[in-house]
Amino acid sequence: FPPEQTLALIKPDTVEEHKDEILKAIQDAGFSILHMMAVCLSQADIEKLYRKLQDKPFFNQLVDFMCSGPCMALILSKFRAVHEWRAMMGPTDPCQARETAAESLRVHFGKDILHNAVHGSSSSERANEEIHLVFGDVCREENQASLLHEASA
Ligand code: DAT
Repeated sequence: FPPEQTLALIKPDTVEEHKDEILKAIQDAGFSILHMMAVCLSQADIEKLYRKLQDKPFFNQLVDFMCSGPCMALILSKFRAVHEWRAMMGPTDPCQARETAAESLRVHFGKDILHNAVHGSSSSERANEEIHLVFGDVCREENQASLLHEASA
């Protein structure tokens, strides 16, 4: 079965305290981490990431929160990675999810519906767009670096 890729973000308020536990959970679940970096996403990038929600009353709050510090961004690879990562994250609202018995990263590390610890792409198409949005420049720099390396070799 061919592996699929998805974008995962550990949100700014969760990175410092819980990054290591979340990374361990990701590895224990059998994902390969293809790329990982701490990144302060710009307001413009966050607005693109969440463009579907731009008419929601919480949109500005969401953008401010996601810009409030560095996120840890990861490209995860696994068979059905999009679905598998969202299943691991759990429902959007950790408080509501806590009323059921199901364990998830958001139940475990989330504070409320806005501060819900982690992000995951909603489809394979969105995953490609979001990976390009967050890692596009980095991957381009890496490609250029390897081209320069080849040219000088
Ligand atoms: P998900 O992140 O589970 O894909 P989404 O795309 O509907 O959910 O929302 C994106 C983020 O927006 C979500 O992770 C947290 C925030 N959010 C969603 N609904 C909210 C609400 N009612 N109040 C505050 N923040 C909300």
